This record gives sequence, structure tokens and C-alpha cells, in this order.
Amino acid sequence: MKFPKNFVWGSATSSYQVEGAWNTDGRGPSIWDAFCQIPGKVHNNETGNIACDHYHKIKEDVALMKDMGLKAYRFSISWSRIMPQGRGEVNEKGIQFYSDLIDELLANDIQPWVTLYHWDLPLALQLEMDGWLNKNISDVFTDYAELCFERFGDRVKNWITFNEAWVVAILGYGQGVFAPGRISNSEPYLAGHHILISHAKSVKLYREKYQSIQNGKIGITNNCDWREPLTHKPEDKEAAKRALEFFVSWFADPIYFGHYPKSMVDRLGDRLPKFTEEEKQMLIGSTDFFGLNHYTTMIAANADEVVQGSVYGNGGLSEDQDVNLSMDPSWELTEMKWAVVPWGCRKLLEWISERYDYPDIVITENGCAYDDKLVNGEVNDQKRVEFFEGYLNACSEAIENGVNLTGYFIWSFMDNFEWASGYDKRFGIHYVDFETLERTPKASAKYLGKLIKSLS
Ligand code: PNW
Repeated sequence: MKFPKNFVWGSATSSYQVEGAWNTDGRGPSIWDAFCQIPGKVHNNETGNIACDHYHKIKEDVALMKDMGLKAYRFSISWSRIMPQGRGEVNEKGIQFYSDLIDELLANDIQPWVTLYHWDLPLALQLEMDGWLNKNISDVFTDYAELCFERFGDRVKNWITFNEAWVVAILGYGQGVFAPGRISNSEPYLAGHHILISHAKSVKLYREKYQSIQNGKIGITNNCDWREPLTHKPEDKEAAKRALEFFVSWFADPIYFGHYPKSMVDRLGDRLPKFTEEEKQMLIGSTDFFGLNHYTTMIAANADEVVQGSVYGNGGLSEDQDVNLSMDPSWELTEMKWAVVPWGCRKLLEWISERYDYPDIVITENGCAYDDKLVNGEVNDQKRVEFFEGYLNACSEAIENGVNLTGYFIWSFMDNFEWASGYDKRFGIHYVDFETLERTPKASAKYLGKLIKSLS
């Protein structure tokens, strides 16, 4: 494996998944606090009330990062922890928590990579203005972003506005399996549109007011699986391309080209909103890097009649794409039933590079869930070790083939609240005992630690 000298080796978490302390020190509720209260929405009706109690364990957790030789930690800010109502009043105790975390990271030579929105919208904004369905949310989000730039930007040099707008739109507003639990075939496109505008506005503000003084970078993270055509027939190749467009180009085309992909415009009619000329100009070039979360691969075929697939992993609203998805039965599956296909990662990196003219790409999440067990104080997650070996080899090949991959973040630093799956699915490279909250490095953490040290 070969990686550039200053490659960013990191690991990631998100606020609601790890912090806990849901009502501590003045934090306001988010839509995930509310969603977890609805019986049946989350596995065993679990919540993020305590999660990993990261809120009270930052010294311990940063020490574990340091042990592994990680160069960067990607975490997200809980909007309602620092602005309990989403706007107006600022909660200084919440600010203090993130400020302390940032200082602790820097004291240990670990770069903070901060995501502003990883799905935990302040509940007040859902109730008062209908969340991402209201166009005015872009100004509310930009005020929140400014508070973060103001308070943390002296020390934070890497910002990510949004994590996975696709998940918010499709799982939150299309299929209703994530907060706010809405089911619709048009709201996903409206919510996604407002997220894009919110992204562009906050980037504009950062660039005009903060970037020249603070010298940071700002971008957005989108998620995408690879779609491999079922056959060499042109219609299947088109179908695979269309599936990728409905997945990642939905959000990346506006940011690189100022408009949605033609395949979406053609199929969605009035359900796909339009950007004004001003919004287009604001969107074009509004990211300093291509943030990518990648987990799996599926096979795509042209469809005259669409078979309704699984809830997860369909990209776009499946009925809008005319694509049928399937998996090769020989592929190994993780506990999420996501297939392990390292070459899909390489092909996706190459596809993105070609379409968007070789941008700097940062993999801001890659990882897998397995049914880990703590035995005599150790977790032997050999499958996860092989997963990372495979995907990192694929990344190294992509770099050799001309992809400008500049960083890689392991999802996740530790087992945590895996959204609708609760604590049942373990993605961590550190095992968390959710009774005692004790952390144990898994075999994968040891393997990755050695690898990072040998490569950097
Ligand atoms: C990402 N899908 O979520 C998130 O950024 C993390 O918070 C999460 O824990 C991780 O991946 C593992 O799930 C996704 O349905 C959720 O394709 C669902 C999908 C993709 C990513």
C-alpha cells in the first residue's frame, strides 16, 4: 500500500451517536431525542440519552486516539447543545464542551474535523418551521454555522457543513425510517434542495468573513455506494450511471456545475425544485474538497418495472430511477447486510474523479458492522481487519490511477448508537460495553494503529 506523506489518517463519530448527556448543562432536545420516543422506531426502543457518554470522557477517548497514532478526529456539533432552541440564545456550557474537546485534541497533535450537521436538528426548528422543508432554514443554519466559525474557527481548520444530505432526504423524508420520520415522494427533493442552499450560504459566509483570517477549509460530505452494471448492455450501463446520479450527483452536480443531473430533471418534473441564478452562482465551487462516505456496492440493471428493494441502500427514491438493484450471492455481507466489495470503492473514486475533474477527495467514513464479542478482555474482529485491508488497498490503487485522495476516516472510532439499529450494530474499532461504558481497543484498532504508524 502506498499513500502520500501528508495523508490525513482519521476516525469519526457524530454527536447524537456518542455524546449522551442529552439533558446535561442546558442542551436542548433534537429531532432524534423525539424520534427515539416513538415506540418501534428504534431497535429495542433504545435512545442516545447516554450513548458512549463521550461528553464526560473526552480525555480518555482522545488518549485512545493518540495511542493509535490518529492524525485527525472527525466529530459533529450538536446544534441544540450550543443553541438549545436552534436560534437565539447561546448555551455557553455547550460551547465550553466543544472548546475543551478541540483543545484536548490539539494538545495531542490531533486535528479536529468538525461536521456542523450530522442529523440532530434542534427539535424547536422542526416544530416551529418544519425543519428542512422551510426555505428560511438556510438563514437559521447560517447563523448557527457563524457561531461555530466565531467560537471555534481560531482552532478548527477543517469544516464539513453537512453529513450525507441523501440520508436526511431519503431516510428522513422519503422512507420515514430516520428522524423526522416523514414519508413522501416529493419532500426528499425539497429538503435536499434547502440543505444545498444552506450549505452554499454558510460556505459563502465563511469565505467572505473568516477564511482569510482563520485559514481553514470548508466542504460537504456526501455518501455513495458503487453501482456496477448487471451486463455490458448499454441500457444496464446507463442504469448504473443513473443510479449514481440519483445518489451522489444529486448533491455534487449542483456544487460543481450549478444544476441537478439531467436524469433527475427528466424524471422528476415539478417535484425537483429549481435554483435561482443567484443560488447557482453561490453553489458552484462551494466546496474545498469532495467529502465521501462509502460503505458498499450493488448491481444495477435497467428496469421497465421497478422491484421495491430493501429500505437501505437504494439511492434516490427507487421508484423514480427505473433501476433494479441486486447483489452477487458470492459477496460477503456485514451485519448491516452490506456487501464487502473493495473494488467498488476504487471504481467509485475513479468515477467521481472523472466526473468532477479530479478534486481532492477525503473519505470521511468507511467501515463495517460485525457481531463483536469481548472474550477475556479482547475483541478478535478479524473480519473487520480484512475489511480495512481490502478497502485501503483499493484506495491505494485508486491513488496510483490518478485519484487525488488526501484523507481517510475510519467509521467509527467506537461502537455507538447506530440510529434505527440502536446499539445492536457495532461499527467501532473500539469496543464499548454499554453497561459499564468501558472502552477496549479491538484487533482492528491495533492493526490500523500499526499501519498508520508505518505509513506516516
Ligand atoms: C452513515 N444507507 O449513515 C452515517 O454517517 C453514520 O452516522 C452511520 O453510523 C454510518 O453511516 C453507518 O450506518 C448511513 O442506507 C446510513 O445507505 C444509512 C445508509 C448509508 C449511510
